[in-house]
Amino acid sequence: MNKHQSKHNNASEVAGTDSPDKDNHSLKSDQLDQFRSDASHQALTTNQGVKISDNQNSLRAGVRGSTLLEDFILREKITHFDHERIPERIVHARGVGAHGYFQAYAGNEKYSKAGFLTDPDIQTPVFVRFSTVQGPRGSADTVRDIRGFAIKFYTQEGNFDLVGNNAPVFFIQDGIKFPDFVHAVKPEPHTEVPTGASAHDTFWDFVSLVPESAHAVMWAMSDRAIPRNLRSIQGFGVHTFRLIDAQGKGRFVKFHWTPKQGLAALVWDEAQKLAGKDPDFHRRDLYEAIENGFYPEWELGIQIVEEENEMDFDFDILDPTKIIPEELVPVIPIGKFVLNRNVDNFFAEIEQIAFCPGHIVPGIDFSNDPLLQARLFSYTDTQISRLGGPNFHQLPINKPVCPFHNQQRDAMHQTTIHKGQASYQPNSIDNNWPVETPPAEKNGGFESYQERIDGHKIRQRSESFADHFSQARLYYQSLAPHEQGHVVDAYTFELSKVQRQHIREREVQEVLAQIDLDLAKQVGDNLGIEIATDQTLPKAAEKSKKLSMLAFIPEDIVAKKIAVLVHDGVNPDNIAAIKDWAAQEQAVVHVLTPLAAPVKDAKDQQVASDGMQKAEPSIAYDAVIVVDGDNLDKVEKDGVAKHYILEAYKHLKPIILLGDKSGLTEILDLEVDDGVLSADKFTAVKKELTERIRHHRIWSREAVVKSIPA
Ligand code: HDE
Repeated sequence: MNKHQSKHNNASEVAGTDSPDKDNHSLKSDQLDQFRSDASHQALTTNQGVKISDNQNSLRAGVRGSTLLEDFILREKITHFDHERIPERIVHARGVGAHGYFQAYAGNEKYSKAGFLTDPDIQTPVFVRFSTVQGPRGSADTVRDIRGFAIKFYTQEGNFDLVGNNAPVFFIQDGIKFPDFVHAVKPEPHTEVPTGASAHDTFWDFVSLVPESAHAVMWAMSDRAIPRNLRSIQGFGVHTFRLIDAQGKGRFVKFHWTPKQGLAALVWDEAQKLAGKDPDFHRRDLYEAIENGFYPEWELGIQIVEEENEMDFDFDILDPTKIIPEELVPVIPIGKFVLNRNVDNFFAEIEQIAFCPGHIVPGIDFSNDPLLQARLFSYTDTQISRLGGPNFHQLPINKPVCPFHNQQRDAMHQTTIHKGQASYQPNSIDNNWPVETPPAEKNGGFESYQERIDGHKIRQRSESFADHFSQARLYYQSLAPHEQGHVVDAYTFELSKVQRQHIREREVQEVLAQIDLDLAKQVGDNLGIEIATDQTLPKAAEKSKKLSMLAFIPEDIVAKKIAVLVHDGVNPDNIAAIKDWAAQEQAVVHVLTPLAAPVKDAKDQQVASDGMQKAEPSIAYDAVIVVDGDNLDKVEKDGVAKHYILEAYKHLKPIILLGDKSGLTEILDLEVDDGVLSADKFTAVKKELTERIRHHRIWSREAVVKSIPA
């Protein structure tokens, strides 16, 4: 059994099914198998299959002579190497992905006729790619940015791509503004600075002049834009789409992905430090979680709006800068997906995958959202230059799992040897094959939804897209107080990096003041910008309950990481108790030692090191435990360990000080709070620790950490 087969079996165990669909689920994997190249026990050859006898020396005219042009082995190798890089994505260049499967819940026929949404017995193979938007391929994972959340479903009726983000709204309403927006957020043209960040003049110049961006900018300034890991983000289709049922009836729909892992964010200081200490933090986390069998899972939810209710809202459902609050239209769960297999090769799978919002299947259709409409053109166009021609659908990662045949021929990188002589239709030479399939209730050909159109050909934004601030206000006012504080901090930080005073002022006085006067005043005070006192307060928004991240606390602490600090003389019983607890909770414990060498415990036995405290910083963990032993003096003299604890305290993490280590509260001048727990035996605090980790941070501590003396 190869590695991949064994993982599939695990996957169905995790999914709790011993399903007949296993075959279906492994379809994509089997399909990829024919492209996998395994060189073990194989001879080294050229690309023409000629066995190579010397891969260490080029062909020379004498041992100290010049290299000969004749050396076809050298030339082939270097030529190939010279062309190893392809253009990176113009946006979303930095990304990572994994394989998995989607499974629908029962009862969705009332919304859509799509097979993968309606047959709960099918496990549809999927590939997900998460990304940041601004930075290049080599940029850091933890920058402040919206995350791309793109998923390809390899369905039996063709590929369906849901190319979304982890924020439910976008910065612009019309695709014609996309190049302007991207030019503004990308590094400044004269310096190519900053990498992976929006904290610079051109971004704030643009967004302060384009008020339709206000809502999405608010999301980007919130904790959503600095996720703790990619397993703990929501995903949104952003645009309103359509679902079509078997009778041909269309309904508007918004797609939501909700992680079983709950939502969790970094704190800003942590995000910045991680960008330097571990720029690969998110991709490593995803890879390790999947390798360790902690398969991340998301539930697919839909909000349905009947056609006759399209105009019932005080915003336009075609406007991609708006959400439909869940209080108005509930989110109905219709399925889930699980990521259970890492890629074999980053380039062939993550880099070469080509998404396009235009890849849809019968049962799903577009809406007239003008941003979505422009996207339908852009993605295929971009793949042609990025992947070198129009045959990118033939790459293993992009190939549908169902049969596909048509009269398209030739072009760069054609890998299919088409049989038959009639590459046109109609034809009598090949009996007119392949033929069209008429639309039908099930398994029919694709038919566009027959929407009635009656209007002028016109360049004009609909009046119904005009309110740019109400939902930005709704978002801000729905956040918990600590989340609002982070939004104030983020605007302050970003605008403090803007060199031009008039841009700072415009954002605070003309944008923020229209969203929430209190927010504008706080940011204004931090930047020394006055807000006109005669300004009327924008009206308060109703709160929406699913906007705060506190609405998504996970049920368990599976895959959370705990640093356990030990020194010579440490108490082995507590280490054993910590490991038992972690195994039960499926949490990850790392015993961190002062050096990478093992330490000796109180019984003179070796304690193995999972890493050195200096190299595995507290910012990579969710909690810290300092184990007892008659050795407080050792920790007191250990600057690295002391900094470790202080940093975890600063980042609002639970800290457990066992036995003599409770003395550290005094040594480090820590204010004891709900998250600083002491006990002689670890078992006495383990329940509380689980709860603290589940809630992720000790928010009440933030006031102490942030306090600045008057
Ligand atoms: Fe994209 N976008 N986009 N975008 N986008 C790309 O396609 C574009 C938009 C999103 O992991 C590109 O293959 C235009 C909204 C994701 O490979 C490009 C417009 C949303 C990804 C492109 C938008 C997204 C992309 C770059 C305005 C959220 C990464 C490479 C009309 C709903 C997919 C590529 C991956 C990638 C164009 C707006 C999400 C250039 C013109 C809105 C997640 O074609």
